[in-house]
Amino acid sequence: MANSTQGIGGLPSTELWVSHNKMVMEPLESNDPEVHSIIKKEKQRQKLGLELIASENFASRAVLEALGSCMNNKYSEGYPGQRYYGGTEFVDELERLCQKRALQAFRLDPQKWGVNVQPYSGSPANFAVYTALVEPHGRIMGLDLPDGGHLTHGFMTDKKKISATSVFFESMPYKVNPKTGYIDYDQLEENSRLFHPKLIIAGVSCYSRNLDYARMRKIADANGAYLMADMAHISGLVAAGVVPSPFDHCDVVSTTTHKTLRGCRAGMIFYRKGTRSVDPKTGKETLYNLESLINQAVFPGLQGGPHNHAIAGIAVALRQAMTPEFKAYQQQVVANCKALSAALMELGYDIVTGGSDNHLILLDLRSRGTDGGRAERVLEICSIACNKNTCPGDVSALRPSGLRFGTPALTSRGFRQDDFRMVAQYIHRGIELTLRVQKDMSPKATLKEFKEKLEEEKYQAELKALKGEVEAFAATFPLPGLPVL
Ligand code: DSN
Repeated sequence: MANSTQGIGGLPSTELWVSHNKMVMEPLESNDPEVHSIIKKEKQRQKLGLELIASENFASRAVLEALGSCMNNKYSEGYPGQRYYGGTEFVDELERLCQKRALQAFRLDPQKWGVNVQPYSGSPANFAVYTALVEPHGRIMGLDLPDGGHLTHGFMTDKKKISATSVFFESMPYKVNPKTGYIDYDQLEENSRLFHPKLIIAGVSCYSRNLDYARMRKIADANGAYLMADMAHISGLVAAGVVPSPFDHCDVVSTTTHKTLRGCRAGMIFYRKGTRSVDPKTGKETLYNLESLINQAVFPGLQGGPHNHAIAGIAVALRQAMTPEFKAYQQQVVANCKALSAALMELGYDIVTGGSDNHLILLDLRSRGTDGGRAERVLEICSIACNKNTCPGDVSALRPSGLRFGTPALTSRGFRQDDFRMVAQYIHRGIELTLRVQKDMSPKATLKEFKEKLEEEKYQAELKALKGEVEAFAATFPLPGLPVL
């Protein structure tokens, strides 16, 4: 830092100005050691941990390079060829390339589909779709959050409208069958006849089975409703063709780009173009008018300038998503999930629906006598990252009975089925330890008391031993991303 700051006429001194010019060129490590060291610690956590959060992944080096590029600097409100600023020649080229790749990656005909690649993430993407297609306080139906849906599918509780998507739109959830864990399509059909939704959402954040898009299309048609898929969790699987594609049946498809698709954090909205329906009597065509409604809802309706660095990262991820290597990766994600599920079932655990078609499973701990919150904490201490989740039929959302595990992140590190069988063993040991700690406590003990109990010396040794084993195992696998940070 310069000593003398005041120059002539109130302007910065030469010394200060030289120092400023040095500051903007300095590497992070010396310029901001505090932030640098936090990032290094996070990198180490990612390297040494078993990342099983189903929505997470490790972006490739190329994606992170694009994300950390000069594209961050450019403002470009509007769309390619129609911007409010100058200097947009290259961001136009980039956004057009990203759009082209998005359609190619999902095998879409540009005459029939268009795409907006500007949404900042999945939540704003969903809000933009409702803003575009559903009038204020119009009706939407999505899978309930405790049943595996998403906050932005209209989540509210008995007492409170939680998500803005339930404040500005009227939402009615559909549910899973509490016994089987499968979506109750019959009930959706019945309720939609009463509720008359303008839009039905086919999308999940904790559901391990393929969706019946054809059935949902019929239900939407019977009500004159749009069918929107939120494929955020499964978009990589869809691109690779290892799960059914929502594009065959939906009018609109939203997604994030950082989950199974393995790009940077951002969102996209695909919309149909061309003929929507033909009157069987007159032969008169009704055309889709989604393009301008959706584009206007994203900008200027809800967002300002697009994040061009994120669009660069999406474009890179989409190119990777069209390779045979990516297809192999997604096949391995699904195979690993089946291996993890089978290994846990062999150890006596209940898996909701009895297995998985995709990248995630939901472990139901009710028959084991513990719950998601307690087990999640023990696993976290042992460097295994996952999240507590409600199970079908849970009475209290405050004490969820399950744990959600996903295989995309560790598969990006090269894990195969045998490695996931090891992961199942580590999870099992963590849950056994959870049960032992619980046994030493009153059955009425709170989660807070349970967490405090874990601090006792007699458990610390065992927790540390398991953590050590987990970390030694994880460290043997490479971590995709930038070489240093
Ligand atoms: N938070 C994400 C998930 O974990 O599923 C969804 O946005």
